[in-house]
Amino acid sequence: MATSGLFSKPMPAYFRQTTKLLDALETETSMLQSATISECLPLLTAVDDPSRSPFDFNEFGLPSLEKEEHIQFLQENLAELPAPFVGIDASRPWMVYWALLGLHLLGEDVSLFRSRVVKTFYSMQNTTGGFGGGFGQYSHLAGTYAGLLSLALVGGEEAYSLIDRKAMWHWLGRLKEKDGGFRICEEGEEDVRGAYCALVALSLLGLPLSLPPDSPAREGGFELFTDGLGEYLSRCQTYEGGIASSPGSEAHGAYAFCTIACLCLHGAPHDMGRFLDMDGLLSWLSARQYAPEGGLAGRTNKLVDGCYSHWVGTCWPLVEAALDGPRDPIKGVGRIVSENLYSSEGLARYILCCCQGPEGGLRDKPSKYPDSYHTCYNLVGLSNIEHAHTYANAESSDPFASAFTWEAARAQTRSEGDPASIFETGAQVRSLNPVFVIPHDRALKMRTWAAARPLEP
Ligand code: FPP
Ligand code: ZN
Ligand code: K
Repeated sequence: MATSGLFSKPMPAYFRQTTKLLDALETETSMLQSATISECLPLLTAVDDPSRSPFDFNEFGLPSLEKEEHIQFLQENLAELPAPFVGIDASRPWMVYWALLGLHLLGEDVSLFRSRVVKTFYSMQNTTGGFGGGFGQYSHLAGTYAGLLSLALVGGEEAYSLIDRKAMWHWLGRLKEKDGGFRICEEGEEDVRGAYCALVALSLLGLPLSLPPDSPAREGGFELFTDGLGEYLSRCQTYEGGIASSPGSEAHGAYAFCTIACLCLHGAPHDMGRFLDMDGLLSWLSARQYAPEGGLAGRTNKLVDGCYSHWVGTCWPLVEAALDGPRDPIKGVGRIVSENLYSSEGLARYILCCCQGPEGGLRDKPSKYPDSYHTCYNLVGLSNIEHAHTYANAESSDPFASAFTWEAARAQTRSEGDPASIFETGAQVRSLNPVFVIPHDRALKMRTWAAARPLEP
């Protein structure tokens, strides 16, 4: 452990210098990796020369989270029309969701946006079920997911009753396929995003688990939305141990999250091992974190990026809880959870040192500009680090029940000198339900509202 000149607390050497083991072969990949280390190291070690950083540092050499600036950045983003967005299927539902979730995590009351959000989504819903990316666009499960989560975030009768649940059920039935998976839209591709988003919709909206009569999956002998699903997801795990969008593709963090969260809806988290090789998954997930950057990458030989603080980072509480099993019903939430299986200190350093833009908003890496997508998912990463997540055994035949039992406690502060103690002066980001990626109570409230209004299949 090297000690910074200005601060008394130790900062591990592996966050301060480039690894000594470097392959002599130079490729485009290795050069991009070196360039990324070069842009991160000065910020990671800025405690040595605070003039390199616009932020104040705590005694562990961590910059503070610039909450006011990030709140302002997200509020401006919510006011503007969406800019063209690279890298993800961008659309208005997502822009709304990222801004609302980010604001909530930072302590804002997003229910104030209820009327605006309801108005926005009113025009995006199709009478044939689901939400499109905007008025007149075909329904898409990704936009529907972001839309439902936004409505859950603002909450209230006005938001819930906007959703045509019966039409949603029929539409989801048309997306379920004979091999157990889901298409992302009618005649669109089938992948694990579809499966995760579909189960989020079914569970939050309390829709019947039986497939509508016109579902193509009935021809495959399936009767329930969950039939054949675990087996389909299992086929998406690759030789690397990670999980791909669909069978035969490359493992990627975003699809790993969709699959693992989907399995936490499909059944109890500790049953994940029925469908995934957990040893392979752990080894692949661990390899997504780099030093000295401390951040997470989405796939083998690619670069760290702040958004994987969620896509890869939120796999960790789900997998850790799956390995721990349900909360002890007697000892309750206070139970000692297993140690983090990744370096939460490294991730915190990457997010706080490298991903905060000097004028608000968080980013992919120092050479990129902040946007609401990276702001939201970096904050989710901090939230995961600051909380310990547990779930309970749900005494119910309802396969989704356990997803609503998750609870978060503040991560325990351990002995002095322990990496966890760097959060003594923590960022104080709010907690989330790691399966739905919205607050626990907002998921439960939508579900409870729906359960009081059962739909007949
Ligand atoms: C690669 O981008 C990104 C992907 C292959 C996955 C994109 C999918 C999502 C972000 C998740 C969608 C989830 C839901 C719930 C709809 P890249 O090649 O630019 O990035 P990389 O170099 O980091 O792999
Ligand atoms: Zn990114
Ligand atoms: K944790």
